[in-house]
Amino acid sequence: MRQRREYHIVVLGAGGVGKSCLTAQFVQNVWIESYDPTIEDSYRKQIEVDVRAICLDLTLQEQSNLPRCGQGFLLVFSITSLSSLNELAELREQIIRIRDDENVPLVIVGNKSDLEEDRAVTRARAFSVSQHWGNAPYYETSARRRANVDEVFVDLCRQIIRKDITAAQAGEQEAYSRRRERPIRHGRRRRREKQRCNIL
Ligand SMILES: Nc1nc2c(ncn2[C@@H]2O[C@H](COP(=O)(O)OP(=O)(O)OP(=O)(O)O)[C@@H](O)[C@H]2O)c(=O)[nH]1
Ligand SMILES: [Mg+2]
Repeated sequence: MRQRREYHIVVLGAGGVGKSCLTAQFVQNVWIESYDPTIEDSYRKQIEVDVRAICLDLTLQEQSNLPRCGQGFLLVFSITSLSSLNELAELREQIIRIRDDENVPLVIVGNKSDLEEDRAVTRARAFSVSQHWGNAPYYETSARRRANVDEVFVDLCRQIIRKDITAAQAGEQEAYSRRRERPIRHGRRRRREKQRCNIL
């Protein structure tokens, strides 16, 4: 049986941008109309990404309480609120500081794309932010219409998988180099051979 890898994803962004709705659509295929501010919430979902079996651990959290764990981050804003996009800059900096990694897997999500008439953040502006942030992927989603919801989570999983593979390869390379550097000690083998007991 194939082993399921477990990845921890953290969904962050200003209050009311739709983090809970996006996550509920992804995990349970349900649309939540009412607004119930989240203190902390978590979900689990098993998915397949490029024939890899993955168990996702999803955390929704107040941003004042940034987690130290989390292999990938969804940074969510609402396309109807410029301030919600601006708030992501500080969050991203905190994540990079905490994880001590400029290339931490993340996806920028402009939610509420169904509210085009109320748009306050142009696509061009959001793209320019994503370019400044090391070409982080940018998606526009609608939790209400379930548009692009799976895509953002899958993109983040792919980034985490890529990082996982690179880290595993680096580990193997290091172990290989260490084995090569280790001197061959003939003496010890000879000594062990001497200790061997022969029943005649
Ligand atoms: N039109 C529209 N409304 C949305 C969408 N996503 C969320 N909403 C609405 O926005 C409100 C807030 O959504 P939540 O998902 O609770 O927001 P949140 O980011 O979890 O908020 P906090 O838990 O306070 O941080 C709710 O009334 C939702 O129905 C969307 O894609 N389109
Ligand atoms: Mg919430």
